[in-house]
Amino acid sequence: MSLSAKDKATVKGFWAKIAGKADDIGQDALSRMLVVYPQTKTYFAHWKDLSPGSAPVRKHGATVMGGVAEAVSKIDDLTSGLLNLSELHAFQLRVDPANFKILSHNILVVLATMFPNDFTPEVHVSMDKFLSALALALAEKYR
Ligand code: HNI
Repeated sequence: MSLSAKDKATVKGFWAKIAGKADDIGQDALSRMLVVYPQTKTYFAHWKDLSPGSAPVRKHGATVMGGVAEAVSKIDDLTSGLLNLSELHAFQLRVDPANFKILSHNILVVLATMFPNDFTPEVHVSMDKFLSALALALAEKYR
């Protein structure tokens, strides 16, 4: 599966609309991930507070969305564009790549709730494909 020119244009267009809310999207997606899929909490055991909307969750939500923004800007070559981030998650953080899909799902849920009018089926499918490609690129360095 690869992103068509239309998918890329749809993702860029939607991102341009929502980028100003990236921090809110990130903190809500991360909050939901930690509540709904509590197995993901193991990676953040060093944080003081993992509850929804806590300071570390808000901070890291913004960080993750910074990574998503970078991916939008490198949408034509995600694999090489995200090599450093992949290396970090594979070798230092040792995050099971199955979790990338879990976070992607939570990002989609938040996009649907925050932007019910703009998140059309057409945007949904292109964002889903984009986040899948992003997860694959992040998993590149694992083996
Ligand atoms: Ni992830 C750090 C981006 C998914 C666990 N992560 C980062 C950083 C970015 C980032 C950017 C900061 C890098 C740096 O310090 O240079 N992470 C992303 C993106 C996704 C993602 C774009 C997928 C959309 N990360 C995940 C998932 C988990 C995860 C699914 C675990 C469930 N990431 C981490 C952890 C850190 C991290 C842990 C270090 C955070 C800390 O506070 O120590």
